[in-house]
Amino acid sequence: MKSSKIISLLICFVILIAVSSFPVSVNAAVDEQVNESVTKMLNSGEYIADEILVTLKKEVSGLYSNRQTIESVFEPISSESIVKLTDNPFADKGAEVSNPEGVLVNTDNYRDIYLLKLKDESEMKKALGILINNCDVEIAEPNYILYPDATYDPLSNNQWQLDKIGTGASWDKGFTGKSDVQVGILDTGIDTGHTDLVSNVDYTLAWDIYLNTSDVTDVNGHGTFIAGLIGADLNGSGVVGVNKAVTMIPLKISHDAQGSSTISTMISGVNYAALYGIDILNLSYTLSSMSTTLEQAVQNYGGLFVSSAGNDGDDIDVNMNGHCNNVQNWIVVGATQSNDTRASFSNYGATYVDLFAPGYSVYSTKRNNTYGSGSGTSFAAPLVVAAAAVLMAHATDLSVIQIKDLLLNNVAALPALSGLCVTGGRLSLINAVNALYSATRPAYSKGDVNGSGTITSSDSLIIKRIYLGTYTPTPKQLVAADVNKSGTVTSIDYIMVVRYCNETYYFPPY
Ligand SMILES: [Ca+2]
Ligand SMILES: [Ca+2]
Ligand SMILES: [Ca+2]
Repeated sequence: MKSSKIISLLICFVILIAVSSFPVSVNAAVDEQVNESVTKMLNSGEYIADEILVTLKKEVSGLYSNRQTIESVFEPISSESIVKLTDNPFADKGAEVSNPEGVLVNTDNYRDIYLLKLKDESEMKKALGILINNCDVEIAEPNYILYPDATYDPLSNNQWQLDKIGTGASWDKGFTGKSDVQVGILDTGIDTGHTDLVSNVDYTLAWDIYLNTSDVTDVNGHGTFIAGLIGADLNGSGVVGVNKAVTMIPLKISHDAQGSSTISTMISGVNYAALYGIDILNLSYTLSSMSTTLEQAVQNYGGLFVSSAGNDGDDIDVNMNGHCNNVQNWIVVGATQSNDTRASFSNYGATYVDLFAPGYSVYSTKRNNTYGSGSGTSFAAPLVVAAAAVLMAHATDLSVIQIKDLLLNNVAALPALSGLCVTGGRLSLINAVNALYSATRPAYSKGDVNGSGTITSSDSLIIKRIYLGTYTPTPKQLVAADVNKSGTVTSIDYIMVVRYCNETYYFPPY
């Protein structure tokens, strides 16, 4: 046992001599490498500014530890305190180890772990560099700060809509939304001062469609509420939207406190979205008389158009002759309550309403930087918009129509909604996400290195062998293995595939 320590000291010594006898440029290269890995560490997460976790090599840990060695590890660093975490930390709490034989220590793998507090946090980078370079040290890293995952915000206990459609479950599977996706909200404007919205709203494209100005101040509150449902910020306060990240663009089409608008203004809004390439549009207005001109404008638009079914409690198959069921990129949404039945005010229609979504007493952002609940099909449509935005962000190979089909083919089918809409179901983001994970892929597409049409641990193992140099891939396999298209196959590609297999990170086949 002692000999292993002597060997390790010898190795240390040999390395020291070797390093010190290298030409200056090699030393510089080593420093640069250490510098690079320290910078990477400090950029990879939030951490306590003046604390470092140090794991010693096995040869200097536990039974083999020697006070002199330990001191020499920490001596070059100006520290406030050094705590050995692997000592019994509960002694202060009066706990006694009544059965020392019962202590569970894996002697084969045991290593001492220390928490080092620096005198001066500005020394963090330098201290990490010194520790990493020390051959008695196995690991030195910042004391990272961690948070529980898939939590919402404090007021989210009112947001029953989130879990109803599987928001948190979808986040856990890597579907969180991205700012790449632009959502246009044709509505009454937005509370431009709302602290829970500001980070996901884009004011460079925001526009007052009617007055042709950039002032999109909310005249009614309706638009502010919709924005919160789609993309309120996950920031530890208030509420959250279905998208952790998204780009929302207020397109103001109403100017009175009632929030009225006209078909011509709506058409201008749709044209604006087409011109600026906005991916998805939300229109939550009761279309009491159907306009074929609006239909044409939506057909001209290449994005996804989502509207509310209206709040008259009517069968719009009967009342709204010629509603938009012939327009491929248009989805019509009715409202459900938390018990998954139709809200009594919600219009329905076996042909003209596509699906239902939560829209009764849902909770979101309100004007003057406040929060509250609201009901209406107006608030069901934005949840479909939000789900579409999440899917578009991650399944980037899908067309607008494929996104629509993905949502409609994967609703939660509910007897209470049967015959009331095309799908007979309620929006389920998590069902759509699961359908993407279980879909068969083209052979040798991204990640499918063995060409089986699915991504499994066999694919990840081949990737590992490729980057370790123990497997020679065919050209096809090489393309499939470079998942992030960096030009080389590395451990990053491997990790991406492992995470795909664990269903925590999704990437499209191309
Ligand atoms: Ca929030
Ligand atoms: Ca495969
Ligand atoms: Ca790669």
